[in-house]
Amino acid sequence: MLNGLLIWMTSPDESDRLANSRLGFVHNSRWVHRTLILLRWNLMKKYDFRCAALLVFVGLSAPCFGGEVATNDSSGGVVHFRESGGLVVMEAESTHSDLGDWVLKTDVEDYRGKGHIEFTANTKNGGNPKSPLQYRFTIEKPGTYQLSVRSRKRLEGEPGDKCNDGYFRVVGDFQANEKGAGIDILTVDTKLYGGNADSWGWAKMLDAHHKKHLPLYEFKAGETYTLVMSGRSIRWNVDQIVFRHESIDESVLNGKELEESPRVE
Ligand SMILES: [Ca+2]
Repeated sequence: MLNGLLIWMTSPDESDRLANSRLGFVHNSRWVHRTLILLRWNLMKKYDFRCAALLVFVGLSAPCFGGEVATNDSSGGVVHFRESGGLVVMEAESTHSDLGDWVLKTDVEDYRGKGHIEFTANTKNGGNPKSPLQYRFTIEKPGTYQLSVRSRKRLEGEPGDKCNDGYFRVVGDFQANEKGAGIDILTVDTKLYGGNADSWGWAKMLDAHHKKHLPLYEFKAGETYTLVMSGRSIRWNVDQIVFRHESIDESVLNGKELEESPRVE
């Protein structure tokens, strides 16, 4: 059907070239000029009709290509976590989204859960967002939460500021905190960077408009949110994703017992 549509759309160009060739062959004939004007009028009507048809086609197709977060996983659902004790702890590998350019690995020691994922596209300096992964969670304890991502940059000899970031955004009913990034930054794909080269570290700072911003979110009780993580720089590894309530000390991140949050059945 798509091929047919493409052929249908491109055919006026061929008719146009034919009309132009006729114009050059008998350009002194008034009768031919009138004929060509009629021909061009007919082509314009066809164009208008085809443009209208194209708009309908694009409109019907839009939900397939963009808009809000779609359940683009093949298993029929997004993994859904429940905040507990002021923490939302999600293993990076705990997603039903198509991994795309992310690869599941277990070669970096001390990973948590069943492994970690490494981004394999773009370059050491980054690139456009690719292979979005979804993580859904519901908040019970309202308040300010900070995002931290357990990560590692596999440099392979590159400088320490390479291979160290991904894109993050959150979908849902929340507000920004005055001490952190604005809502315009938190709701679109924004670079979050960090991590150690030789061991697991934490990425916990956003970079937008050439400034650093804390990833702080004012979440509401009973609301469900979706985090979307997309690949940015090659060889960035992600092990665990954590939202921490302001009442929880940051030292909890490196505790041995930081286990994954319970799931909503
Ligand atoms: Ca993990």
